[in-house]
Amino acid sequence: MNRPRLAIVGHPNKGKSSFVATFAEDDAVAISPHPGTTTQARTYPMRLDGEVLYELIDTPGFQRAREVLAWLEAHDRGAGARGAVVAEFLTAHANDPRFHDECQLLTPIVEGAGILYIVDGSRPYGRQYEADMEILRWTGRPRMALINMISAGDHIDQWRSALGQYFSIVRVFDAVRADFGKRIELLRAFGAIDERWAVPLNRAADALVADRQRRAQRVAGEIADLLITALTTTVIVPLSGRSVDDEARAHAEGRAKLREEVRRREVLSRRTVHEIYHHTGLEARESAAAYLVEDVFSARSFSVFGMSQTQLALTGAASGAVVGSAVDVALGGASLLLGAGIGAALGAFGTLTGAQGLAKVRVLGLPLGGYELRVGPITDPNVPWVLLGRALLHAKLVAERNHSRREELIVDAQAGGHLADMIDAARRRRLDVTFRRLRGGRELVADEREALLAEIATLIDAR
Ligand SMILES: Nc1nc2c(ncn2[C@@H]2O[C@H](COP(=O)(O)OP(=O)(O)OP(=O)(O)O)[C@@H](O)[C@H]2O)c(=O)[nH]1
Ligand SMILES: [Mg+2]
Repeated sequence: MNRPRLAIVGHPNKGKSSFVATFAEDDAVAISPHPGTTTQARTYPMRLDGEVLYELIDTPGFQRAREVLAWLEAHDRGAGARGAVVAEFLTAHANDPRFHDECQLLTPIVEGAGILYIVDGSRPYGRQYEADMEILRWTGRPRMALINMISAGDHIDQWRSALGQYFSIVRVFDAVRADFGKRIELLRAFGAIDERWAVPLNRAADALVADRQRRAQRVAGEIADLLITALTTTVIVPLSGRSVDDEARAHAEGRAKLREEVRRREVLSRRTVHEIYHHTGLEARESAAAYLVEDVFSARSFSVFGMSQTQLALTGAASGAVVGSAVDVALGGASLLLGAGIGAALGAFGTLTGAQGLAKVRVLGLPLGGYELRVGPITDPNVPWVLLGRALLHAKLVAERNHSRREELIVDAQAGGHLADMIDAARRRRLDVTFRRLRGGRELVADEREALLAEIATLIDAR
């Protein structure tokens, strides 16, 4: 099997585990600002559709490189035997706690893994790294050096000259901030480490690019379903009597319940998006700081993600006009101007009055006596825009997020543009027609859902 297998090695705290998390898309890899976080070598496979594309081995950092090198030099039998001497070092020190970390990191290399040596290019080069690099040269395994940038300093040129003495390929790569394109580019570059890996790694890169597109499609489907359910949901609350107070109480309860349903659905939808992008640990961190995540129904959420009253009125007027024109067509064009005028007026009026209340409310009589209140579907014309804006931004943040990031995901509009600015008038009208249809209690046929999904997919690409 030519499955590419790379050991990620270096000094402690240089971003080895961060690199592994990003390239294996695994947010369970332990990462911390404290040196010595990784204590055991561990293999992380990058899986796609059940197939392992490549494997990365996270390892502890070098602790006693000079002593190891001194041992190797003392047992040197010439260049041809150096790989064997490294293997002998491992056998001789398998149970020696002083060399635990070196044994962990060298074992996968001796067993055939390629080497990725990581340094921090924001810190100056120092001679203490030479023992690491010399040991890696002794293994005789194919290798490449990566300059990671952990903080603000820039010592790249110095590092390049030093690393160039030991590695034929040296690349700069930010394990935490690199985008998907850079990741794919580097994956293809790994093909140069071992010629047997060029083909499988290029294939892996192609597969990941194709999968990225599929993920965006799945996200579009998820957002479409979120909108469809949110706009068609109704809730029932008991009505104890028919007094004004009874109704007001039930009304408030129903509205709260409806809001809760929509929130719950949004949380579910976000979870699905996390799963699509392999961010399985993200949810807990998000809900642990739920107060940081704006509520879908908060005033701020509406002002940030929703459409302005003018935009709503204009959209309402425009899609009303579409209805008006349809009437015109039915009437053979006889009332052309009149039809469009009435339609537009109704559309704008409907939008503005709709903005006054959240949802439709109906009192239902029960067969055995008594009443209940049905609240929903949501009539507020801004709710679908707010949901859509939030969902698009959330999806963008998740898609861009490397698996080495450990801070909270905060869905804040500061991180992306206003939805209204990226939707042109025609698209806004088409979406508005769909939203109205849903609000009106009409189910979407399969073609309409597909059309909604396609509109959302275009917006995801535009973000
Ligand atoms: N900004 C930034 N921070 C990084 C980058 N790579 C690593 N870090 C941070 O550096 C610290 C160490 O990262 P780890 O990935 O745990 O380093 P390690 O080499 O695995 O460390 P040990 O397991 O202790 O040897 C963490 O706080 C990371 O968040 C990077 O590319 N950019
Ligand atoms: Mg680590």
